Amino acid sequence: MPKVLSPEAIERYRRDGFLFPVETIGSADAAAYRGRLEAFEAEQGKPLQGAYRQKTHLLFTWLNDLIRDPRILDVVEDVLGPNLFCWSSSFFIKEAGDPGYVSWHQDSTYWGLSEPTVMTVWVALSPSNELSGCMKVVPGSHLLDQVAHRDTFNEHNLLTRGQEIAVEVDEKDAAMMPLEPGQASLHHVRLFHASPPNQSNDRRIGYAIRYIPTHVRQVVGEKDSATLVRGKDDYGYFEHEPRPDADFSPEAQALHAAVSERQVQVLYRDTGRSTFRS
Ligand SMILES: O=C(O)CCC(=O)C(=O)O
Repeated sequence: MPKVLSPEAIERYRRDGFLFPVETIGSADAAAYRGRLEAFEAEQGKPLQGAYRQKTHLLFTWLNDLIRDPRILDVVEDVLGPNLFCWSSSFFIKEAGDPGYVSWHQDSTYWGLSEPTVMTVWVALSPSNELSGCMKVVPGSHLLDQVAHRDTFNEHNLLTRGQEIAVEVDEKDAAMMPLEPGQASLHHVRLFHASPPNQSNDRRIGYAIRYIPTHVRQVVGEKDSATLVRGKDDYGYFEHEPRPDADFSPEAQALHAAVSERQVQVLYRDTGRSTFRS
């Protein structure tokens, strides 16, 4: 028996490669998470940037709580089963009126994972709609194999390499995924997806959490790590990441730096880059 999703919703995810809106943390918790992010940014005197937007759950206790939140994990378990790693997480932040965008891509392109049994839970921490640049997807495209991508490194592209699908994607085929704060969308690692710039007068903030069942492996990087968030790991393919001892502590920053360096080797392989783009 599924825990929270109806059998029909699970079937829709399998057929279309996405599902939204999924009620997860609710608007009050979303506002609290946004508040914690923005308090940190105010303390630092600048927006969260570069490597700090990746695997941020290794830097802050409150984000480590978010990736383990049962309201999210029950949904993930309904699709991926009971033994779960959080493999990664990323903040996708578009400032008000910012030209930042996300080109059409499949997440699987550079992640180096052994199989496409990978699901993202994209949690909205602000309104995400047509004006603010919500995600759009091509239903059913996850059933295609890996397609060719080209790297653009366009300065306004929020993806690591500014990668985009090498063939034209027909916008007529796209469906928008608007969300209210606290709602989430689910998407499959092979789904074609993109998002336009934010034309609203508020930030658009999403936290994308990448989940895998424990039998998935890293096949490109020599070593990889992940956070066991539910069940057990019978495979030992990933080093287990600890929970940060305190927010942005020296220990948490050191672990995050070491993990980021390894992530860069996988995500930016063959480009000569050694750090995340800002
Ligand atoms: O936040 C966005 O607009 C894009 C997110 C995305 O590409 C992803 O979560 O894989």
